[in-house]
Amino acid sequence: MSPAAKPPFYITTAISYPNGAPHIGHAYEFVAADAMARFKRLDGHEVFYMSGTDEHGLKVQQTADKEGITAKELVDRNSAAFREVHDLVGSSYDRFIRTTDADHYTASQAIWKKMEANGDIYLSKYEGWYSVRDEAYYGEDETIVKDDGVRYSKETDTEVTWTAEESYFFRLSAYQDKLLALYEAQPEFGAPGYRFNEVISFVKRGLEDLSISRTTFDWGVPVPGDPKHVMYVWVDALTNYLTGAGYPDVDSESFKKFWPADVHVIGKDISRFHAIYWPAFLMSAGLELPKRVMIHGFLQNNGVKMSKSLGNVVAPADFIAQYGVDQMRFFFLREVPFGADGSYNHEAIVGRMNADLANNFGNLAQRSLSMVAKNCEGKVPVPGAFTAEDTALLEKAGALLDTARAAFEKQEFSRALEAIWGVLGDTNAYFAEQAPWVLRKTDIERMNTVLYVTLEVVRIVAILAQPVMPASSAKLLEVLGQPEGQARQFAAIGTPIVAGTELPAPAPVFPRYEEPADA
Ligand code: ME8
Repeated sequence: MSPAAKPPFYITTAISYPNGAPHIGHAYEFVAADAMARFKRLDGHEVFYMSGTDEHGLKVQQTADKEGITAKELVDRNSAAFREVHDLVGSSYDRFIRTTDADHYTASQAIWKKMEANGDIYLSKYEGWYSVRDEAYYGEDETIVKDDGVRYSKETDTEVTWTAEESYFFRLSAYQDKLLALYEAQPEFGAPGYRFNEVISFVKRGLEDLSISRTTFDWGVPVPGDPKHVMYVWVDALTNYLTGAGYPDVDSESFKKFWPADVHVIGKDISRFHAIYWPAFLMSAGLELPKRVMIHGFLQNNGVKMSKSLGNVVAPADFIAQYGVDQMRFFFLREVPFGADGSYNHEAIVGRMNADLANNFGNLAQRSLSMVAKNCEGKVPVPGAFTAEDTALLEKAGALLDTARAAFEKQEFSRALEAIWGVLGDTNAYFAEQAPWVLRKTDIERMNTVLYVTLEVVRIVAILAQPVMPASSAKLLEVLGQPEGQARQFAAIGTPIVAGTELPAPAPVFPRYEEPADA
């Protein structure tokens, strides 16, 4: 009997700007997308999970100029730093795309030609307040006229002049109604609703055509047929999602399998690009639209925005060195309802580490496994008949897969973890109430049953915790005698732990956080 094959699953993160260093906000996005990718893999889907770096544009060029290196040298160095953060947080990406990859130039030029052939690209003039120093345009509201009568950029304090340059435009205005129809037909195209609604209101206020090429610098993908223009960085950046699937080879196996993408995971500052420009470009090019744009919030350090000037930008490596990688992953996904803004501070992290991980999970596993090691010859005990309490608990644990699936389907990670930890709470209460250490002296068969039920719940929770805490869950499954492979897939949840399974010596998995002695 072979169950119907599950549909392939394509998930992406935003591609990071490598003109700065990766921060904890980047790590957060990678962890969320990775948990989603791992969940789908464990649930039997073929997954393609992509992340990468967004390497073109004026800002990168300017940073490189300042450092006295070429743009390519800068992005080579900094892209590697982003990839290292993926590795550091245990992110299991299938491709790390760089917009300087050769196949991405091909894809970007191909989508451009499609949009052009559809009559949506035209040549006109781009006008605005231009700073020669910054080689950048500013909106009127980003400038100020000072006492000397000269207009300056507020951000950089450089003089700006009204300038017009030749630019290609995308007929975004023609897509207003089509976008509104899309949002109507697919109310989950953007999520969560409160963030998606902001996008919808923006579109309702009216869309103007979009300038999509630049002639004042050349660090970008050349416009096909007019190479003095380079593409506006967002045209090339968004196209990365297509490149990853194999575009422009729309007949390729990978494109047929993975396009349209199932979820683009992005932060709230770039929702308009993903929920307005991107579907408009794809409609123009005659391509299918991604199924969902999941917009997450921003992380703040102790309620304060992270910024270089405040000196509170936390490097992912420092965070992980202090608390541990799975602890970090668990903390962010459990603490912050995905979509909302989140804040982190030392006390909150230590609270979750000690209460949720060390006590509720680690301690329960360690106590039950130690009793089995000592009293059951290190083998999963043979249970006697189940009581109503046993059955109720096993049923609750067995129902977690469906709850977790429903929550992950909407990237509601905290909801899934809350439900799982709820059952762990029940199991701790059960363990205390049944008191197998007392039964050891009075009723061995009942002790065996209680230990069996407890191990079974711990097994189910360890399987379900893998997407969020891959390394710790693997250690736990190891001491539960569950080898890598089938036994750790979600499909194994329905097959109870086998009495008689030999268990290795138990080892604690979730250490308590202890403050350094001199702190
Ligand atoms: O926006 N908390 O790149 P980026 C949580 N290259 N997430 C945050 C955050 C914070 N404090 N700060 C940033 C770009 N992010 C573009 C994307 S996609 C085709 C091009 C998120 O390096 C941000 O919202 O500035 C985005 O999703 C991601 O980190 C990369 O940001």
